[in-house]
Amino acid sequence: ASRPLPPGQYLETGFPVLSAGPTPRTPLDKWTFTVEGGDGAKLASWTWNEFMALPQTEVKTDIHCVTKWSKLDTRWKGVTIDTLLKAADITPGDGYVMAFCDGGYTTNLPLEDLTGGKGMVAHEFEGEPLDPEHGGPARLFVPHLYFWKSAKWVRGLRFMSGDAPGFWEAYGYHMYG
Ligand SMILES: Nc1nc2c(c(=O)[nH]1)N[C@H]1C(S)=C(S)[C@@H](COP(=O)(O)O)O[C@H]1N2
Ligand SMILES: [Mo]
Repeated sequence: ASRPLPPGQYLETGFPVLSAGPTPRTPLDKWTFTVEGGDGAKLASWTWNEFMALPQTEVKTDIHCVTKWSKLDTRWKGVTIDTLLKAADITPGDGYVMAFCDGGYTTNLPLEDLTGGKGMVAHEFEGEPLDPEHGGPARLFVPHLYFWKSAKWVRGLRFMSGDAPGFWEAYGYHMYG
């Protein structure tokens, strides 16, 4: 693909790894994805097999990192947040969620940036299982926001009563991204 990049971004043909810590390696039989209410109560939880049995969505899209690289036409497969909320019988409201991950990373997002087809929990990249370095077995994928919002090794979403900073946001990254 060849088309203009956003101002200040350069085209990256490799796939840089940007992790704040070591790569966690949770075995699939210990993996779950959980949606929690603001009080920490479990609203829904899926094992790996249950998660993989949910309706799957494929997207092809560009990604942009705040450290200035962009990749064009990347292919991802996973379960959209719409699908997860529907399967859990949760009606999406406005409000904010905190994504939490193996390794302790967190990032905050308005729920409406994850719904309407805008966010997914992705487990395949370019037709292959997602590499651990890139967040495998599964990562949040929110391509219309900067890539730090695409939490690697994501294990769940927690509804919050208001906005609150995640990991990079607490170090001064913009709350919205
Ligand atoms: N769990 C976790 N997710 C994370 C990060 C991290 O350090 N830990 N870094 C974020 C940042 S700043 C970026 S740019 C992207 C990098 O994803 P990549 O390593 O697949 O390129 O992951 C985001 N998700
Ligand atoms: Mo980043």
